[in-house]
Amino acid sequence: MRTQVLIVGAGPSGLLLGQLLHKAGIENLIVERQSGGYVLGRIRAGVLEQTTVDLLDEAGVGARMHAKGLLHGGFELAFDGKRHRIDLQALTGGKSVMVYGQTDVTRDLMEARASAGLPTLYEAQDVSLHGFDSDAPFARCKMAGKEIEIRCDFIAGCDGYHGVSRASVPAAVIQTYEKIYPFGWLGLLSDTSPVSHELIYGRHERGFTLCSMRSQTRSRYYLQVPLSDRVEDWSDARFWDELAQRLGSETAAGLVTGPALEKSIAPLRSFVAEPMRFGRLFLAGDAAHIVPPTGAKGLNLAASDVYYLWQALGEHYREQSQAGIEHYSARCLSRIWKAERFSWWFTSLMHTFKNEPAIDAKLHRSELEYLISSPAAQTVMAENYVGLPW
Ligand code: RFL
Ligand code: PHB
Repeated sequence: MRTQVLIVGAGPSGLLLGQLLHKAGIENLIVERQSGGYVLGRIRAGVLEQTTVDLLDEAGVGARMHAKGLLHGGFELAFDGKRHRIDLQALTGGKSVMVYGQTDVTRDLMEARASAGLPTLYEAQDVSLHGFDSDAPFARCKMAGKEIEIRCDFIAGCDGYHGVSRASVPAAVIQTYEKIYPFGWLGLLSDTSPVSHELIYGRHERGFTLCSMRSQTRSRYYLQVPLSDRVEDWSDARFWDELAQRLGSETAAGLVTGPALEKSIAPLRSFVAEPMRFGRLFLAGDAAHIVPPTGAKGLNLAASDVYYLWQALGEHYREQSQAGIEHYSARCLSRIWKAERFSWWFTSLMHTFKNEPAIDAKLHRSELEYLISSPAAQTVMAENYVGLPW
């Protein structure tokens, strides 16, 4: 088997890259370890920056997003029982974010790929990558027990944090930076109307809370929990009760509870791998970097990587230019480190840290008070939240 660009992973990075390359007339094949149904079952991101929305439009998959997505011109910070609005539109000259679930983005991309007749090998086992430091890279995998070989010009490693692509790179040529936070997020999805029409990020002595949504009738809530907790420890009743306590009586009065459609715990991590290109292998999305979800940046960073890679490969095939390929890693990393910094800052500000020195708690409170009283500080927060330019 042969293709121009072999894409490893059918998450949002791999599917979006595949769609954009196809529009540019570049052949691509995706190999994915899981089934399509499994990929769609993962409930993750909810907030898209305008540039991500624009790229989804460019890929021709924006119609349902514009019909069903919710444009948010602000969000709220809650602490000490009070809510304070960050007016994104006023602070950024009219910018907003789109609340539209990653599951929906993935489904839109999968449907577009299927209707364009583009090949995806789901349930590909034991994918291995070879020869990417030469002009003739190739991959091997097993399909229904039978070994196949795929030759290609380039490999795009879009296979997430636990994928094979980054792991295939010799340790001597890659450097990684990592911070693991001492807590996780317990998420709950329910068919109940959201407690507020905008997102609420809450700091409370019992832990961080996020009130998000997927539509006017579907809510997504998160609670900071210790890493030792398991989903089984959290009945629906315990979740709603804890959420209400952290929100405080005024906000909790408007909380509508209901059975969980999904509940899961995600660990929080900051991680960057440098560089992001190794000969003819490119890393993109979570394969190269992870941010804690507080800043809502993970999927949006995946989109900017894909944008730079699509441009680079387009220039290569159209103009025989290597410039985009040479600059891919530096372009991505410049944006990634800024989003890493913002996500780390927002996470540190809003979560409670066990055994935190009393002075740190005081400093966090002082920073929050400064933030809600200073238009300059709010502008910094807002320009990062809506997304820095590409
Ligand atoms: P994915 O989504 O992990 O997809 C990788 C795909 O590769 C496959 N794979 C393999 N395939 C073949 N062979 C192998 N050896 C393979 N190993 C893995 C996997 O099965 C999978 O299908 O990575 P991708 O495409 O780079 O997408 C990244 C995003 O999923 C991620 O950054 C976001 O979900 C992060 N994130 C958020 N991002 C935002 O921009 N806004 C948000 O509001 C937001 N909220 C979140 C989040 C992530 C969360 N969790 C669970 C970590 C909220 C949460 C709770
Ligand atoms: C979500 O809706 O899943 C979501 C929203 C904002 C975040 C993280 C997750 O910062």
